[in-house]
Amino acid sequence: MRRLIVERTDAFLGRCRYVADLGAQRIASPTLVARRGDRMDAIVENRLPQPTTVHFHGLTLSEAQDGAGFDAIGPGATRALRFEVKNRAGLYWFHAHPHGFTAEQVHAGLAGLLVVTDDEDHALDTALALAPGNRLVLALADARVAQGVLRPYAPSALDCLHGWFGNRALVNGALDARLPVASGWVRLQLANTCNARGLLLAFQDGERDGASVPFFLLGTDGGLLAAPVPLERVFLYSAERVDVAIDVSGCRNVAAVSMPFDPRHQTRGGSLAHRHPAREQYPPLAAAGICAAPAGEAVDTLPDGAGIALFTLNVGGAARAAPPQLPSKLSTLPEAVAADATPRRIRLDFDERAGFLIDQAPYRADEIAFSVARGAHEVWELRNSPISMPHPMHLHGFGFRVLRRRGTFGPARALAVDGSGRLPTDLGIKDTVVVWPNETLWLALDFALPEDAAFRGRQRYMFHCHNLEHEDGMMMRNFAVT
Ligand SMILES: [Cu+2]
Repeated sequence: MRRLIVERTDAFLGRCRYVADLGAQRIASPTLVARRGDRMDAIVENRLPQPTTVHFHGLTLSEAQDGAGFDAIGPGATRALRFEVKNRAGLYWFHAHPHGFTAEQVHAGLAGLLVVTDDEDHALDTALALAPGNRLVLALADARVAQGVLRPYAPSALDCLHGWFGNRALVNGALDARLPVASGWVRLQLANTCNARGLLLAFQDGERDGASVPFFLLGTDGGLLAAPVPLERVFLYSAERVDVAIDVSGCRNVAAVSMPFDPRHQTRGGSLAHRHPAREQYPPLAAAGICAAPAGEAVDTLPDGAGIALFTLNVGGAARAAPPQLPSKLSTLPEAVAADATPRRIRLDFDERAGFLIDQAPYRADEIAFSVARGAHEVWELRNSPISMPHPMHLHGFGFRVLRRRGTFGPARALAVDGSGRLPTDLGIKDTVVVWPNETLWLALDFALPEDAAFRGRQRYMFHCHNLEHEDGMMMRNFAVT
């Protein structure tokens, strides 16, 4: 890829896209594929009327390449993307992250997928005897649709408080996605790219009254687990990824759905409108006149936790012999090293006037909330207040391990895999993890950075909620690795 063009395609509805310029051809809304060790060497060209950044979510990158919110590319400006893909094979993604405009730009379509592969990853496909086309890489988003037309992003104060929820699923940008697959194993790498919606992913057999079709969890944010985990449902919050295998033999169509659940959005009333100085300086992406819904037009939305159809697998071709057994071992995960020192305690709170807070403070772009020594091992204790919302917390630059959960709400606790209260997705390497109201999580972090010249000196990163309305609502902090 020579250039990654960031452009608006529809000034009325405010839709945007990434275009990969490969020299000989251009690919709109690309899914990028790299092998571990490959180099990215491209120019980002911002053709939006707003500042933007390109954040490669989950990758180990230097501050200069991280695309963080404090490092925007102005309208008409360019920036070099130059880094080595150092991470394990897995599904990563890239999205806009300019402070104050993230929710609007991601909702507009500025979210793409990056699949990183390696020999172990290919060996798994061989072991599953995957038919051509049976490995699918999908971004799951939601949008508001009325009379068959996508509505532009125009959050109310209540949307800013709870998050922007649509009424239909978009799968790789398409409504009503029906994906042809062959009988046998299907491997799905799924990213939740919704602004705010949590998904409780399950599969249903369309021919058998929606009977549950079990599946195996193969991997999470940072690649494969040590061993597959048999499941019937899994939580996937904003920015989290799962890699699953599902045997569709004997089925004609399998529906992927988000099951209804109580997401425990609790507030003491009130609403929250975002107030960003930067938003005064640049126009919205959609035509200003239709940003507010016209009088009399109410677009029904499905709140967080409502059941929603995601996509359908249409199983074609002749049924084949029984598919091979899943391998019992998928990968070797590094041991989680829990530091002996006192945990770093981080509180998640909400204040009716100040909004969403990390350690009692809203985001300030010029602030470094805390510093961590390069190479340090730390334990972070993340505690969400009882009257709160689920917050999918994302750490830039570093994968981490979940050690323990306490106070997890019922529907999630029912999925716990061991006495530590960990969920199936907690068994892998994570970069985003949901913290439910009244829940406390303990994470093990390793702040080692690569030796390359690019990582010399102080490196600043972000820690924030990936409910994008909360993120734009200042639920974000900068920290430094020194
Ligand atoms: Cu949040």
